[in-house]
Amino acid sequence: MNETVFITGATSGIGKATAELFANHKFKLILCGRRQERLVHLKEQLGALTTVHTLNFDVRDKDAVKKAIDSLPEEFSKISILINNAGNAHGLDTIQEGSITDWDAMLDINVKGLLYVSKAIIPKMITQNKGHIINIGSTAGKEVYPRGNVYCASKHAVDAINQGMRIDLNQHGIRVGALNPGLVETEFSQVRFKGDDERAENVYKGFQALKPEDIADIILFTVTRPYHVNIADLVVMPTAQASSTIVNKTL
Ligand code: NDP
Ligand code: 8X3
Repeated sequence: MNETVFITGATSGIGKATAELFANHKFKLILCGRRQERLVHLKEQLGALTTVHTLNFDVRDKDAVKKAIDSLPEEFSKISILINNAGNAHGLDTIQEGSITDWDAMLDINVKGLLYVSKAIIPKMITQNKGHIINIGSTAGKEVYPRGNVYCASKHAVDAINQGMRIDLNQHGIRVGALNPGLVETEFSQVRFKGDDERAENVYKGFQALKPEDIADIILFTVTRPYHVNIADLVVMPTAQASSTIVNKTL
């Protein structure tokens, strides 16, 4: 397998598990994130299995996004698969109590950052008349839950962008699909609760949450379907979860 995969948010959680699985399957990897020390470690770890290039940028910075992608060496310039994964929730507050800084972070990262990265990579796919974009949405993009307001809005935007990309890129033969997970145990809740580890751990207590490796498996399945098969929109939850607010914590 020598296809090149571009993964945003590869330094943790779903992105990291996907990078590890794809390295085992010998995809060439372009791994992105802000935490440079983690990127260095990933390159050392996965470089033993496949060819790895790392890019350090904040998806909110449109100039940095373009500069980083323009800087790719020739051997990494033909990107076949883009996994738009970078993102987080910031805070869990009512709309009347929410912080504007948190709102800006979620909309700038989850929505605008995804757009900046896609804008830089889509022309490369159009030139090849081929490509696969996987947008990591969320169950929060399918329903709204109490105090989820702006995070849910950001993921509803990802849902709309996923559909819009699929429509506009149809003429170029590019596959576009979204994967919308429910509760996955990653650093997600540590970020949401700003380092309050106890509160973060409580989110996943009393039931079997999804593991980032579960999502990586599905991403691998999605990209390895025959090219005429496009998994356009997929929702995956832990068995213990029925909706954003219904989780069977006795399991
Ligand atoms: P993690 O916090 O473990 O990982 C988030 C990743 O996004 C990190 O690699 C982080 O890298 C990167 N990232 C965050 N902000 C930025 C930024 N400004 N610029 C560049 N990279 C950034 O969380 P998950 O793995 O859970 O989250 C991955 C995706 O999955 C997100 O889009 C999230 O919304 C979605 N999701 C998560 C679910 C869950 O329950 N965990 C459920 C449904 C969807 P770094 O800090 O190094 O920049
Ligand atoms: C992450 C899942 O339910 O915390 O997108 O919003 S949830």
